[in-house]
Amino acid sequence: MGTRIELWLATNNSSKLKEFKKILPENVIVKHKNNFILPEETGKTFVENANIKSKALFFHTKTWTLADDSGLVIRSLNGRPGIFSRRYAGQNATNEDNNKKVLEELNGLEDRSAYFITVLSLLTPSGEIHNFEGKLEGFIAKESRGEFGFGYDPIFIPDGSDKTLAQMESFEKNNLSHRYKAIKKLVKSFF
Ligand code: ITT
Repeated sequence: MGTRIELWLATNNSSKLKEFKKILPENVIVKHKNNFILPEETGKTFVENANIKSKALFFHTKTWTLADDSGLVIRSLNGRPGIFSRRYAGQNATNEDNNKKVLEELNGLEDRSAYFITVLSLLTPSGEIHNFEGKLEGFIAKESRGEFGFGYDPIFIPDGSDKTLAQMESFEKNNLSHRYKAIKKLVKSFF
């Protein structure tokens, strides 16, 4: 176990925040500003967007600061929703709206393979940026199933599983997810 470290997390997504707290080791104390407004994600890639978020919070914290940009990439939809995952079905779209849109677009298409990706952006106290990536391969279910998790979890089945991520208890998802894989790399390098 490494030394105790305080790590600020730049996210407005409470489900992500919970996952980070569960996945990070005990010596990493997660700090979070509830009312911090993240800038618009104007980047063209997950890396650019993750870095936009971490830099915005680092401006205030000036110490270990982490952001996550993530999404679902579906091959037969030319990579959509991709970096547009959060608002895929429109500006005020709910998770259910986004899932419904994906299921409709895949209707009749043979290839349902997809992956989740997380790109982390870590700023060190001296302001160096480090990126870490984690991917989870799988495919899109025929219909939405399960109550756990968030976002596209009810329609995503990891390879080798017969359950969607939303049918898995949090510990199960957090032991195989894209976020878990990216966080493991980060912890190995830094904490
Ligand atoms: P922050 O930017 O505040 O961290 P966000 O929800 O806007 O939160 P992203 O820009 O990274 O985060 O968008 C990611 C979207 O992709 C997210 O809103 C979900 O719809 C989806 N997503 C990401 N990780 C997911 C996961 O583990 N399970 C299901 N859906 C996920």
